[in-house]
Amino acid sequence: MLKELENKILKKKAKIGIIGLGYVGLPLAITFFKSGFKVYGIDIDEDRVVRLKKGKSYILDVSSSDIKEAMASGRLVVSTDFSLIKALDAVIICVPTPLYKTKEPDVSYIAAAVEKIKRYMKRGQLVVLESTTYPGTTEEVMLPVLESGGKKEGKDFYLAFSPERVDPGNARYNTKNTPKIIGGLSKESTGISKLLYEQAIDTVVPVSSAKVAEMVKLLENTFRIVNIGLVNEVMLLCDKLGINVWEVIDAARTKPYGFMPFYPGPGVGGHCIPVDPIYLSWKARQYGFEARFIELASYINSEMPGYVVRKISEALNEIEKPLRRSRVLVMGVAYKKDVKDLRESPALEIIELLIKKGAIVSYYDPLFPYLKIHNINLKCVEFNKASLGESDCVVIVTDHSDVDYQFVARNASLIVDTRNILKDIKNKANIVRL
Ligand code: SAJ
Repeated sequence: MLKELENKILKKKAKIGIIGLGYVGLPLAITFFKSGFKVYGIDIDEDRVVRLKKGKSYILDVSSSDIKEAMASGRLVVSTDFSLIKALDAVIICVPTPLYKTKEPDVSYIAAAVEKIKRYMKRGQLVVLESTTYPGTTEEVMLPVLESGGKKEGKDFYLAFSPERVDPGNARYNTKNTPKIIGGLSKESTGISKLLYEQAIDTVVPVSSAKVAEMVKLLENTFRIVNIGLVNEVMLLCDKLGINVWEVIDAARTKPYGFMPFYPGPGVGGHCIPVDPIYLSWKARQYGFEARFIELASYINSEMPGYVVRKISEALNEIEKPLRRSRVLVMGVAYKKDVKDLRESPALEIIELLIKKGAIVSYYDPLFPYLKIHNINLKCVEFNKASLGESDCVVIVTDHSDVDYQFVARNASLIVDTRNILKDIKNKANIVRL
């Protein structure tokens, strides 16, 4: 059976299924399509399927022309019908792994996908999980379900984990040219999944188990959250010492080895960095181990929105304006620049805190014409002299590239800049930096 699957893969005859056509699954589907396979994209969202059938992409890094070409070729099939699984040779799961409100991992999307695979599974299939999750998920959540019918992993089917490394909006690194880690539940699974991914991705890096592969991804993103937390704490210290932290970081960057710059900010957003490390610290607690760096970094980062609001209040106080009833314009609400994504964005918390303290809040973000935060509904203001001039304070939370910051500096009476985007504007008393 393994030989048969190997041959199908080498001849590009293997039928590849991708469950979950989001920012990971859709680029992966197109990457396998472009390498010559017939790809079956399955998603529970009917609207996504309809749009793809019309040749419309809804993912930043996938062009509609790519979708049109793939659909026209007949080698990309998209559907909400999971029974397609029974005709497939490989099924790759790219579903969300969020947190519950209790900050516990929510692997229900993985569990739902695995149940569907179990129902339609055929012997000899390769199943790969790409969703970021805690070490042990593939073995503890997926394996028992897939073996429940008496099938044996490594003999009747193959199971592996391969972390996604998609960085939305990254013009340099994409699915094809970003090295891919693969770890199987058996050496057969590692071997066959490596062979499959090698047909579509330039560099494939096998590791000894699914657990190692799961841990690799969490180390990558824990590395980020901890370093962001560190630099936010250094910023708080520099603020006390009256030192420009941005100048310190730029000077530290001259060290050609052993240093990697991270920057203070208004908080940590996105669906990766604030979430993934919590999966690791949760698993650690199951073993009586406290992942203190993660907890501390998460705590420091979560304090940043409140710190920004205090900076705004202090800046207004300097010009004898109370925060209450002051007009505050928030510039940029996405979780990071040039990405149309609000998930966990610190801007949302900053807006809520400002409103709670009685400020009159408006926002400008070219990517979001409207904003809904719980019971708060806001409409994006015009980017012009009037909206800047009538604000008592403009706070730059997300530094989108296509905004004229010189114009902002000229027309705003008071600016709190959380991203140092105004670094080249010297000696302007009305600019307060983190
Ligand atoms: N942030 C800072 N200071 C920094 C870097 C980031 O405050 O020095 C903030 C950002 O504003 C944002 C949050 O942290 O709110 C996360 O930023 P991020 O640059 O880590 O971007 P993400 O969330 O898109 O992370 C993704 C991740 N990719 C995957 O998980 C596959 C991450 O592993 C990548 O390293 C990261 O993109 C990247 O390098 O762009």
